[in-house]
Amino acid sequence: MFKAINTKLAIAMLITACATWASGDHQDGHDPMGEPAKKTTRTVQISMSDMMKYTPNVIQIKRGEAVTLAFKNDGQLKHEAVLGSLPELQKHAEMMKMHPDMEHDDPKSISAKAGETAYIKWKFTQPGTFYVACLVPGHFDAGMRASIIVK
Ligand SMILES: [Cu+2]
Repeated sequence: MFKAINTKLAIAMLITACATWASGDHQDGHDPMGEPAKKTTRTVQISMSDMMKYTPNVIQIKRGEAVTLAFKNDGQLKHEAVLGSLPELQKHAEMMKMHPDMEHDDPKSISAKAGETAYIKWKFTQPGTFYVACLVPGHFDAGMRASIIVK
């Protein structure tokens, strides 16, 4: 009985935390990374592998550039790609351990099964170093992340 209540509470907390995360850090809705893009001028191909790697693992983008990030799953396992800051992604990866089946449905994340390619179209309006990480439980801890350098 006590355990059941705890589980419910944990899930409620998780949903709140994930919703907060998805809407970005800023109360005014301004996203420090930029904004979703409809049209893009460049496509970057990124391979995801069961070695818990993205290739390439450093992506350079010009400030103001709208790019299509094409994530191809070259492994056998399911993989994800979620954009964010490192602390944001770390926090979210911890939450995913509690609720591994949670699906992400927002412009900053995709998931792809073996052989599939999934796309994030994003306009990077702010300079800085951002990250893309796989939040399938265990993958982030195994080092499945790449950096995105905007300047
Ligand atoms: Cu993965």
